[in-house]
Amino acid sequence: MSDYFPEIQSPILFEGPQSRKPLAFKWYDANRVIGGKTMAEHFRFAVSFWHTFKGTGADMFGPAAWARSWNAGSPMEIAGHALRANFEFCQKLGAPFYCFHDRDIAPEGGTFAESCKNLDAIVAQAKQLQNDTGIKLLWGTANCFSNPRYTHGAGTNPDVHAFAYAAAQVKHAMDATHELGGENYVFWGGREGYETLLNTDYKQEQEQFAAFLQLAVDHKKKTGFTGQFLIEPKPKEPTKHQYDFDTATVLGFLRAHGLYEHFKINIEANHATLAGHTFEHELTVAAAEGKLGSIDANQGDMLLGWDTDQFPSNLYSTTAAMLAVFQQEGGIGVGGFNFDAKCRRGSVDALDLFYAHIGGMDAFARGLIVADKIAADNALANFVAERYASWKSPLGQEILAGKATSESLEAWVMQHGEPKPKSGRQEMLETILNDYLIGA
Ligand code: XLS
Ligand code: NI
Ligand code: NI
Repeated sequence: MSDYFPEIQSPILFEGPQSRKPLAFKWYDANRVIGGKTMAEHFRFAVSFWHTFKGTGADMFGPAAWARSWNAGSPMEIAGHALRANFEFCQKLGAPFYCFHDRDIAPEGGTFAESCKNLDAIVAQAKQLQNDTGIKLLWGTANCFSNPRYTHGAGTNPDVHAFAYAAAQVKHAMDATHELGGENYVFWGGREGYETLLNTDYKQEQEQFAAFLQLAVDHKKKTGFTGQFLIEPKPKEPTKHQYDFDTATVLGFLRAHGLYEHFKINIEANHATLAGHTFEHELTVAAAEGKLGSIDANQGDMLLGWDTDQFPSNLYSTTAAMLAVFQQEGGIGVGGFNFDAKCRRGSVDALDLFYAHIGGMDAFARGLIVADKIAADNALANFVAERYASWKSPLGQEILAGKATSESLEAWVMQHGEPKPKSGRQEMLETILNDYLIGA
């Protein structure tokens, strides 16, 4: 194994909560069984290639700030180094999966054909490294937002030429994902939206986007790719308004265009908060329809209004998230928890990538442990069941079975009068959650 991380000479180990060693897991114990599944199975943690190996610490006010040993040589040599660094990192960290965009793992060429050739060469190397290490591909995707040709969108571009280019790129990225045994394929509509309605035909763009997704559905069928298709909602950034605003909007769009059965949702914590929701809200909406496909694990900053993509550290949020994941039969399924997260500009060392991932894995492991205790004790579920108990009465059953009428309810209310006020007990429940968090 190559040595891009010489400071880490052995895999990161689980040492337990008593350990004070920063380069050790305190809570994430891959083999620990919780609710019939190992922690490794609950999470299926993935490293995101773009942040971890292409991130430079650059921001709107300053250029690249990080020196990385893998950034050496020609663009294709750098791609080879970065790829090997990825597998070394995943192995040393104990992350079983990685995720990529086509343009992260291989450089874009001067022509479309050259870009395809670059990608194919890197995919061959990745296949070998997957075999050597046992690290697998959680998902692949196409970057249809960075190149200036996508300034006005990819599938929603007013120019059909750009649409065709994006469709061709998606086809090739899907084939690469298929070749690598990727378990999912993600669509994030980075520029599928608008800057101003003054130049936008909204209805036309919706139809284009449906056609764009349908092409991928058809290609999937044709090639026998069995990976799960995921759409990743985000309300804005880079565009002012993105069409895949949030989970409910995406599910409605899919239904309206006959695409519902083909897609699940990839939920990112920071995108949820940008949409004015909590992370657990988005997870709950998806899980309610069995559509929770995968998670981009990160967190935003309460004081900043953009996608800061920070590593998750908020235990309250990871616990609430795991309670929501439990709502779906089988949990995350063939999805996983991908750290779509980056270190802050000031965290300049490659070693910071380890601290960041270890912290994120521990934060979710702890959330899982607490959520499991809450669930095992029915600490919240009993209250919720009791709150809706009246729906089990003859009246409730009649309404749910569609047998009640407006007249029958009018007659019932005439007879029974006012409902009695009942407390929702919010503060009591919040305290119960805190007690479990502190006690765990
Ligand atoms: C950007 C998105 C992106 C997707 C993959 O905000 O989170 O990284 O996860 O294209
Ligand atoms: Ni993401
Ligand atoms: Ni994001």
